Amino acid sequence: MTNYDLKFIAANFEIEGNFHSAEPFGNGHINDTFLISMAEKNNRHYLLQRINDHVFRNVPQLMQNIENVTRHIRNKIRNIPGADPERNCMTFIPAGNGKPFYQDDDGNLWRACYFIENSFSYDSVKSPEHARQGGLAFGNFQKLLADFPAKLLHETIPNFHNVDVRLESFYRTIKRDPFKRTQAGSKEIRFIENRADEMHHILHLGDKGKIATRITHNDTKFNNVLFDKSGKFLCVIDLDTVMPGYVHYDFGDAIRTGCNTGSEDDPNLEKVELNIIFFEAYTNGFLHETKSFLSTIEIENLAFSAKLLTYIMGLRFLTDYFDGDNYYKIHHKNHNLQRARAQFKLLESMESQYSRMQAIILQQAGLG
Ligand code: ADP
Ligand code: GN1
Ligand code: MG
Repeated sequence: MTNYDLKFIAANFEIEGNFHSAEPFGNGHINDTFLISMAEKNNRHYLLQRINDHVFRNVPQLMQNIENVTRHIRNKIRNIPGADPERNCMTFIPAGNGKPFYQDDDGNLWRACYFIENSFSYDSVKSPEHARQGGLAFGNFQKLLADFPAKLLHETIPNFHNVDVRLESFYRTIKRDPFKRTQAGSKEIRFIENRADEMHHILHLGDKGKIATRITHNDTKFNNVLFDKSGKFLCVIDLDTVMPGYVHYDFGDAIRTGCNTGSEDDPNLEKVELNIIFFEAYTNGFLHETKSFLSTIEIENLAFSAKLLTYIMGLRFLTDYFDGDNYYKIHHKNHNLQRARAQFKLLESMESQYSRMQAIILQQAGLG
């Protein structure tokens, strides 16, 4: 259970009705999420989230981003026949102090939003159609934000997907080796080193101005999409990292999480492979929404982005393991090492299926 007085915290938001109960909710690695039920029978549920301010250093700016982004999306959705702004977009509730967040006496920062009723989120993909719906969801998200003014966005985590900066932090950490763990991860260190040069590719294209900076979600983990009970996508959630980025960051992370035959932290590496059928279906959905505005060079590098994001996540898990697990929530001592190993196995599977991945992308984009 929780040590927070969630009834008191909920009372600091403009929530309708009387608090009944609260329970921990979801499988996120970063924030603490609670489902709030109200005493009145027909009242909606809410979510209360304690924002991880170790990860997000400037919560006022973070919430300003989210307010601007959700307003932009909501205004567009209003004009789409059949769309429902309360189900297809997140709605945050102001705190009584007029701000979009509330700080409790212990310094914890909280926000509240509508719980989207009868919605489902999945840690793994269930079918090709499920994968395609995920692709439609994140592709549509990118499309809705294609005209969002980038200058309105604060960078909530600077250099979030900058692989060079991630590598620098990795090398600093292994040099310090504060928990004497690098020996246990020596094979994984070599894995990282052997691919470091190749992974610079997207940054290089960006620096040369060959790919566009867009508004990207940057955390397109499959469980950051909500689906309705018929399996259609409803809403993209977890908007903390919406920032300027490359389309590759969103495509790659969704493939990493949605097209893995095993789990993100699978202890049994034999289970971990790239599911090429799901890859094809996700690509179909994503390009359906985005191919009209992506450039050929962006499209030609989508398959690579799946390798890049899998590499970056493995690198981040491994760095956190060496650093004593102070970023991700872990459930046992070697959890971050186990996560890194599963990511590296997935990356090897992508490497062995790479030409097929590339052919699928080109064919689905009509370039093959
Ligand atoms: P984290 O940053 O920790 O991943 P999320 O914002 O993704 O936190 O929330 C955690 C989980 O809570 C999600 O994976 C999803 O299952 C659920 N969730 C989040 N927002 C909503 C919402 N508005 N309606 C219904 N479920 C939600
Ligand atoms: C975190 O918050 P969540 O669980 O959706 C992380 C992502 C990683 C992911 C790995 C802000 O995402 O970057 O890909 O864990 N979010 C942040 O599971 O670091
Ligand atoms: Mg999440």
